[in-house]
Amino acid sequence: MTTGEDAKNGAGNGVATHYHTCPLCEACCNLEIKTRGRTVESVRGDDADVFSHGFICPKGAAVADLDADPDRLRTPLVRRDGRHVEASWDEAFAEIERNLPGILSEHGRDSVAVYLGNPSAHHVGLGLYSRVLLKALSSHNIFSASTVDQMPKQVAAGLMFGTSLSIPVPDVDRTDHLWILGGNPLVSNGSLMTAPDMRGRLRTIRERGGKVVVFDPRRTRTAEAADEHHFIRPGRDAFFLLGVIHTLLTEKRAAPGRLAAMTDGLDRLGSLVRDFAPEVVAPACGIAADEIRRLARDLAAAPSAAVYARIGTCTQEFGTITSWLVDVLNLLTGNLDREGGALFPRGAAGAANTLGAPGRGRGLRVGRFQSRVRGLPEACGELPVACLAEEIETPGAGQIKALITIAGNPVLSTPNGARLRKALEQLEFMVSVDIYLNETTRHANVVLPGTSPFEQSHYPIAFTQLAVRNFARYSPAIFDVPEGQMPEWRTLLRLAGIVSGQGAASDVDGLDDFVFEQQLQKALSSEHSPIHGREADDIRRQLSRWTGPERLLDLNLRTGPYGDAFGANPGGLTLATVAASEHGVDLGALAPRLPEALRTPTGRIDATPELLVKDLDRARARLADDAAGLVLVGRRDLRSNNSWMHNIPSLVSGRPRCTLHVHPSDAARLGLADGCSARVTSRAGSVDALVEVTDGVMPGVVSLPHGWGHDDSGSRLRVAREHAGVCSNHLADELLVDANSGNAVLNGIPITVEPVAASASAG
Ligand SMILES: Nc1nc2c(c(=O)[nH]1)N[C@H]1C(S)=C(S)[C@@H](COP(=O)(O)OP(=O)(O)OC[C@H]3O[C@@H](n4cnc5c(=O)[nH]c(N)nc54)[C@H](O)[C@@H]3O)O[C@H]1N2
Ligand SMILES: Nc1nc2c(c(=O)[nH]1)N[C@H]1C(S)=C(S)[C@@H](COP(=O)(O)OP(=O)(O)OC[C@H]3O[C@@H](n4cnc5c(=O)[nH]c(N)nc54)[C@H](O)[C@@H]3O)O[C@H]1N2
Ligand code: SF4
Ligand SMILES: [Mo]
Repeated sequence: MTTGEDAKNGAGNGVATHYHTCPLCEACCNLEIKTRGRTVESVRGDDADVFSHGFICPKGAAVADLDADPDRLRTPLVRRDGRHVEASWDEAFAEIERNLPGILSEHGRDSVAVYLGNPSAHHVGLGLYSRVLLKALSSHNIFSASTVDQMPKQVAAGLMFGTSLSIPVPDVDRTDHLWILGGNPLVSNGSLMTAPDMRGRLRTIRERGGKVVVFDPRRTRTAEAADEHHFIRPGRDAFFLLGVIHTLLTEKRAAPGRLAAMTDGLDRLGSLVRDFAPEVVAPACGIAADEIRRLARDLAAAPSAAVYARIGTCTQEFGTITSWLVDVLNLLTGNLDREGGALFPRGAAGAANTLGAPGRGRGLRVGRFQSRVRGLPEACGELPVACLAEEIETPGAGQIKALITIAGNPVLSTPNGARLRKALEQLEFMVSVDIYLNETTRHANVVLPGTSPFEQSHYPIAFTQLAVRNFARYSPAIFDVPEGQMPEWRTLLRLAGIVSGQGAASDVDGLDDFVFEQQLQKALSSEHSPIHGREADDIRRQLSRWTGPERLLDLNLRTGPYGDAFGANPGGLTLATVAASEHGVDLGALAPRLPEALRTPTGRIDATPELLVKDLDRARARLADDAAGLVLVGRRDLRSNNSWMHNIPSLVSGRPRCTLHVHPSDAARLGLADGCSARVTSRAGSVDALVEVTDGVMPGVVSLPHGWGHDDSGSRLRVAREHAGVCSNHLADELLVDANSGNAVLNGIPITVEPVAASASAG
């Protein structure tokens, strides 16, 4: 921790300079933070950072406002007589102890569910220790934001390459040709592609004579910065990709190169795509047959090319098929695992595709168990969050009676939030680990507050496995955890103690030692670990300066692909050496990793996973029977972050952003004008939204951003409530999911739109 005067700038004015990875989005920009005492004086980009080179977005600077937000919780809350009152930690844990163990013993492990939200991937303590809680609980009812996000990609990648984070990342800094489907990285700052400053990176592609092509039902900022933009019908990317593959195969343009020898199923592809000729798929995807052929030829002819697809292609009816076909395309064009194409990053810590035997593994199995009510398959150890409400509502053995939410706001972020909100009221008990009393946590019996991002250390374990360049960066906490607050990893360990029957007063340090010992023993006994067979005491001694997340992180780094292996690989990484590089450690450009990175049971790439091949039948049926009505898609805004940064004044100022984008031709037909109110109705519900007429959306498609709808009087979000907006997830239908991943369909939702009479909308 840096404290006191800043030796580096010699200012002698009590100002200290710190560096910290921004915890808000996947870009992982390094922030330069000036503090005086406990006050943050400024936040800017760290120009010297080896990875983000000074880039930040408006949200990065607003982390200081988050730190200072008076609504941010700093004390546990316990609900008494319907009101949340401040309580001590001991009181809060005692309340949990009075309730959870009884529910578990009466109704069994599955009666307690957990929902893990997105920020749990953005905080190292939450990430590492939520796993400990899940293990201690061992409930089947585990849900997360992954099934309203990237689960289709994880399933497809797992089936093809063997682990759910073996996701090929576009080599944006070297590619000649980049396709972007369903992603808007100039606004979202990228996802499943950790790459700060995508605007600069796209510009560089074009400056060196390369080409950027965007497929999106909206003309996004990314589309505007590209060479070509094609409107594509929501939920119909799979058809387009099938048409492209059809073209490559029939025109004999496929050239998988060296990967052909390590891939199964290539010879099946021709028959699989037979029904999907460009002429056949064109009406469904909205891109003309000639264009499909021309695009396929351009892609095949490019010296190097990468096809990248993100959330618009996941949160839709054919999410897993689409995610699979994207990498089939990378494979067929010879661009998978080669420079300028799409490659597998080599994560320095904790990457599953760096552990165990190189080139072979257990692979990914899905559907090991099913959800109780709807029978939807498990994926990656969790069930689709689209099932959460029904699992709470429906009586019977295995019914969810209690819920723990960790850094999540599913009432606003998951489909049919209105139904979920009602279901939460039916729970016998609910605990939330969160930093706000919001639309979800207000239903909790006990709310356990996290700390400010600046009061915790960070290492982006997941995102260093998805970065366009290999890097490592550790950020120490800038401020001590204030008196009366608790690091979140300790909170999670106490919860783990309670659900495992050790009581509210369990020895947290003892539990932490236990967690560490388990990981240590695993590393010592694994034949492929660089510390296999070493003396446990030798390793323990070398780790003795750390506890908590740091100790686990150090173990992971040192036994990882760049690690010092506790002395066996002198000069290798340790947490201490990474921590000493406050501007990050550059580990080089992405490099080919196949077959070493594979963890499939066969040791080969599966180009045609059976599960996905079968699912093509569903696509075939849709092709024959596609309705042409209006559909809803979402969108992101640079100053939003899902549902939870709307309490920061600088991020909600200006014109309302929660507006319904409608194409002029649709507006004319429906009798809608700019600034009027429109009622949007789906099977799930109805909202009244402010209309913005724009040709930035394609005809037949309307767009409403998610994460708004802050009108709940039970929350403690004073700023957000003044900018409430409406919740697009009241329209998202919890019954619509992608078959194999169970991922919610949040794009391409059938809806109707009608004007709201002025008098009716005034109220
Ligand atoms: N319609 C539609 N819905 C969507 C999407 C979409 O595109 N369209 N996108 C989906 C995606 S990609 C995602 S990832 C999900 C997100 O779904 P969620 O993760 O459920 O929702 P968030 O809005 O990210 O809420 C994050 C929560 O974490 C809390 N939090 C923030 N920092 C911390 C911390 O340090 N500690 C703790 N304990 N809590 C913290 C916040 O207060 C908030 O309650 O939403 C999904 N929902
Ligand atoms: N500013 C900001 N940044 C964020 C977030 C945020 O809320 N705000 N959230 C963060 C999170 S959790 C995530 S997961 C990432 C997501 O990062 P991105 O995947 O880049 O997300 P979006 O910006 O929503 O871009 C999705 C695009 O898909 C388009 N689309 C919708 N349906 C379809 C379809 O069927 N096919 C195709 N081809 N396109 C479609 C939409 O119009 C939209 O432009 O962003 C992260 N960064
Ligand atoms: S782009 Fe993402 S990581 Fe970078 S400053 Fe903005 S919110 Fe933070
Ligand atoms: Mo996300």
